[in-house]
Amino acid sequence: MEMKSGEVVRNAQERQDFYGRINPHNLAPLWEVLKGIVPAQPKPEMVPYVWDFDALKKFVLESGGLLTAEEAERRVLVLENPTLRGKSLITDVLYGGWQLIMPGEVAPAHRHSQSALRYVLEGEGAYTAVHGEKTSMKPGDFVITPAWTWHDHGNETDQPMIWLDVLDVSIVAHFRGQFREEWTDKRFPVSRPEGDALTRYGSGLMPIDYKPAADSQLTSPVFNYPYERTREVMYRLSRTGEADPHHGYKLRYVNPVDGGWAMPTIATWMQWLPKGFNTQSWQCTDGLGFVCKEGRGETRVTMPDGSQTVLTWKANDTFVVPGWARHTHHASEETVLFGFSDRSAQEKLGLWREKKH
Ligand code: GTQ
Repeated sequence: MEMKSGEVVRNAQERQDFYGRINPHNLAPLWEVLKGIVPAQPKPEMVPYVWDFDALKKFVLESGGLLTAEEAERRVLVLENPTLRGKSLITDVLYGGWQLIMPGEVAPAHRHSQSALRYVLEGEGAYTAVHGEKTSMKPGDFVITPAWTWHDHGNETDQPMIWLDVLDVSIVAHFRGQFREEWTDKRFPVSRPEGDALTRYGSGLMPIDYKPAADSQLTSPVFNYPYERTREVMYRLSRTGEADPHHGYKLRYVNPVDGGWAMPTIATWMQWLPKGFNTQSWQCTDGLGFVCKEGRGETRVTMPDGSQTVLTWKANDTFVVPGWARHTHHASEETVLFGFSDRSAQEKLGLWREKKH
């Protein structure tokens, strides 16, 4: 059969017949899906949403009577984005959950190839131990569990402790790089004094011959960034510096080894908004998560399809904004927001973009 370009145009039925004949051979026509798989701009599946801590905390505490932390391994209520139910995702990319440790409990030592962060909401003095160093946690602390490091959590206080977990579960799953191991004991042996990492790496100083281990150089050696310190910096900045119109006062948590993000896959930052401050509209390709540490306010979100949502939040609420959604924050009181996203991973792949309005 002779074929000349532009001459042969089959009707719809003939095309369907063709698709039917190639289908058994695991072949499919790109032109039917091209605009879907290579869209002109991001199409988030997640929606903007707020989890109200005061209203929902009772369920977290109730889970404490349902099973032990040891039985659960990790006793967590997963924050599921309403359009991503059953997928264990708080944003299109990241996992989020509220973890509870009751007095006297230990969440047994394990390690996994997923990286985790803890952002402490309530309780004081429970600990997490990471690869032989314990850190006692307070509200507002940002704590890192680097990939493949042994970790257990324990609570030797008389108060329950609740924190937000954020993990890169779906990123690791995407690459089919998941591994997990349980340690033989409930606790992994402690080998360094508490505060060791912060002393060595977290004060603008470094041991003179410091070289990160080959398998841990992507994650900050500082694994607890205490809120006490962060707040002091934010407060001083807010009294002396100029607020950025899109960000207010926003500082990112850094890895002191290379000045990059503290974690390889999850970006984290802290943002201070003066009372009455309105940020200007901003878009970025990473889906955003926030915990309101102090204050109250609202976030106005305009999705790529033009639909609008207003999120109202106050202290300890967790809320999310889809990637590429235009959004503004309004602080009705002096406000501090902890933020997290997959920007750290996107930048490494050359994907991250922003648009300021
Ligand atoms: O604390 O190690 O929320 O392994 C999910 C998986 C917490 C943890 C989670 C985990 C952990």
